[in-house]
Amino acid sequence: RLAAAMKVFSSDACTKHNPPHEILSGRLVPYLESPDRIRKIKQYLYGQETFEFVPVNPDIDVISSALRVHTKEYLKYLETAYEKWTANGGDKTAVLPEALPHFKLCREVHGDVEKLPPIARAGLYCFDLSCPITDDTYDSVIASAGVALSAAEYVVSQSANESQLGVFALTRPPGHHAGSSLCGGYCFLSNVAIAARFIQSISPKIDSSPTRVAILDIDFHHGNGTQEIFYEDPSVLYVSLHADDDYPYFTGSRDERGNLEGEGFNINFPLPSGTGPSEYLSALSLALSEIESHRPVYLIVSLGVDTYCEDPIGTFKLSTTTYGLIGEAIAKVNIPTLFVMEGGYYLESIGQNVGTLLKGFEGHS
Ligand code: OKS
Ligand code: ZN
Repeated sequence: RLAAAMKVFSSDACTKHNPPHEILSGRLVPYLESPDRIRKIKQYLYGQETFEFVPVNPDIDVISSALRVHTKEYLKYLETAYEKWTANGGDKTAVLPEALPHFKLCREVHGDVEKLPPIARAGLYCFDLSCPITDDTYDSVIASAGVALSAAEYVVSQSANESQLGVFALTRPPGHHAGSSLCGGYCFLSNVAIAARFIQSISPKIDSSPTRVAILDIDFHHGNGTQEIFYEDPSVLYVSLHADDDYPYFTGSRDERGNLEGEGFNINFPLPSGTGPSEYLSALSLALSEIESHRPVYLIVSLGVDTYCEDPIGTFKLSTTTYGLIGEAIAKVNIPTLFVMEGGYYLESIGQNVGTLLKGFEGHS
């Protein structure tokens, strides 16, 4: 393969969102999903000749693209929540709900949700308390989706030139826990789903059916949001490798296989806590054969490195070397690939782990 530089799309606005704290295992701790995560990744990639940083395409309409995946009501909520919250006497730090409409509390939410006080309304759109909305959150969330969209556009234009380079979207906040009208697990908008729908909207169609896309989710956690969004859609295959006994706890089992037309197009590989390199690579190879059978035109990788042995919240035992092998294995599928950043919290190695995977994909490792 030619040693051309891999394009890395990023935006400074992705570092703005910076909530002070969260509750982890019952303890109030500094917010783990910090802006330093992408600063560290950038720092590492800058030092390598094999990456070229590219700004977002300002002409892409992020809102219209997000509306292919998320409800209008939810997007408006994200845009206006902080302002309404502070105007109503809420703490200037961030919007955070006190009660969530749990299915044992109420079967449905009655009446006009716009009339609910901001503190009640916040509960409608969260499944946990990991998504505080600060004054800066909306800008970062839109910038993050913009990064994924710009990178997606590049993948499609590049694939017309028959080159096989991968592209990396350095997104933050991450996206794979975000549903069509739900935030949680540090995720607000589904960057990967927005990119997938955008790819389908701009890529040349072979017949009238939508372009086949596969999403491979290698973050330590199950991408419940991505799963929800494509659960009934056979055109987008979702395949996830994740811990079977960890966050978000209530999704990600093997028997979640999709619904209606989408049945069989959602494939979960739950793995035990303590999973090491060889077990992980075996599962990955099964996941990749499922992807090959789908014959996707594009592959999107939800790239999390919280599978690393030192990760503060992950329990897998992958090494930096493993990431190079993961990248190589993904490259063998041999289709245009968009990598989109998800989790990973061990700051000392986050850059090297991401960089090693991408270099493994490019064959430079
Ligand atoms: C509790 C947060 C629990 C962990 C969220 C997991 C985020 C992640 N406040 N998803 O891929 O890395
Ligand atoms: Zn994760």
